[in-house]
Amino acid sequence: MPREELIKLQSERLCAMVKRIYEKVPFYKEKFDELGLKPEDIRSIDDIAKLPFTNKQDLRDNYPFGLFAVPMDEVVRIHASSGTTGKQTVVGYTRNDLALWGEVMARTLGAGGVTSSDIGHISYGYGLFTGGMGGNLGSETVGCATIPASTGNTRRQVTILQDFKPTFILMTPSYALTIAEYLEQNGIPAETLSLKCGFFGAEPWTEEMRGEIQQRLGIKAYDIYGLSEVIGPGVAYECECQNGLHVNEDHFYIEIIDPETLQPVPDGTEGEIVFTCMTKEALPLLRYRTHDIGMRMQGACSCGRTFVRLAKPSGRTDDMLIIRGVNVFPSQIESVLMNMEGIAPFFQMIVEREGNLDKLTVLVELTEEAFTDEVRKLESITKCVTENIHSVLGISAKVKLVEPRSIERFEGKAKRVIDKRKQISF
Ligand code: DLL
Repeated sequence: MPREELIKLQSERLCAMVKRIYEKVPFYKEKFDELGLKPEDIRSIDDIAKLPFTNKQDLRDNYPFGLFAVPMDEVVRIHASSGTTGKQTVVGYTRNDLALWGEVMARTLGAGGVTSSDIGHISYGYGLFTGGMGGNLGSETVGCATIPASTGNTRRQVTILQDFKPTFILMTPSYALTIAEYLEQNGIPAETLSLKCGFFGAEPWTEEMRGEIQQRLGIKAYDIYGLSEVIGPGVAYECECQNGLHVNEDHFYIEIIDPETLQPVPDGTEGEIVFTCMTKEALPLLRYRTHDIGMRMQGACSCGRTFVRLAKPSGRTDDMLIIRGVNVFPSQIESVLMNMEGIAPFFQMIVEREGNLDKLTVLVELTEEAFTDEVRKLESITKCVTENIHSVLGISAKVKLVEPRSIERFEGKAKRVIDKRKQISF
């Protein structure tokens, strides 16, 4: 769709949504009244900045169903976020919302070349988490034979890969590496499987990790982004160019703001991602602050899609560690380690406070081939990792090499940080 037409569609959809929300959701009516704002004040998408923001805390304060814009008898599905950092947030879908979710997920899979002749293996967790059911819905919407494998039991996953011959897979990027490792350990060449591509998301992952997955599984690895509060997976997706994620802008309006001033930042500048749902029925949120850090990319994509591209999300504002005053993201460590010989792609960061000083220890796993009793070799690897981390982070970290397969493997979202200063892990 040409951009001018898209902007017109967004304006129509936003105005209708604002009117409906004002009538149906007391929380938003109150917020509008406080701001002295009437639905008629929103005349086009350019007026979006007049609208109030919505925060995760607003969902928690209205737990479980207080922000729903339809009566419960129109709701046909409930999901919830994992709730590792507080009370879980609950989201709902009407029948039309499920159709919309199926459509945006079908676009995601289609952009990776999936057609109804393909067989889909869904290894995101099924349950309150949106990954499994969302992937399933997309695969069925395309018309694929869909395998609801869910996550875990790696041996069983590999048997399914060998026997049912799925041609595409959906799982977290960290679990994809666990599968690759299992194949290698059991002498199963990736070429003997039928996989062509995979859709990996639910957590940040680097270009280096993409290279590793593509090479070890012999597939194209596409990024897929989403969050429960907006719809689940399928908010933004990669095309064959693998250069930024196209946002489904006809349904979800994206803004990038400065989290301090709350003002929009120009394209090409990083900031906090904010979404407004323009078509959802059960839980349409206005200007939802995701706490994800992202950037709108400039220019058109060579695939021909007109939807704006979101640069690969690098993390969350609340994942950012401040160590001795320096901002550190787990993805920075990931990009260092993925490029190194003898190092397996699994690591853990431990942050402690010694006296008044923050201390970062990085546990780094050796590959089977690099594992040795030779002290000099181990010292040389440690030195090399330490120097590389220092050059990327600008602060020093203590590097501890650990034995192959000693770092915990994750079947869902990986937990790479233990912050003993706050006693939380994520
Ligand atoms: O993780 C939905 C999803 C499932 C997306 C499967 C992709 C694939 P939540 O559990 O609500 O929903 O977590 C949402 O996960 O705000 C981001 O911080 C992070 N996230 C999701 N996808 C990506 C990605 C699902 N591709 C939160 N890159 C979001 C980076 C991601 N972070």
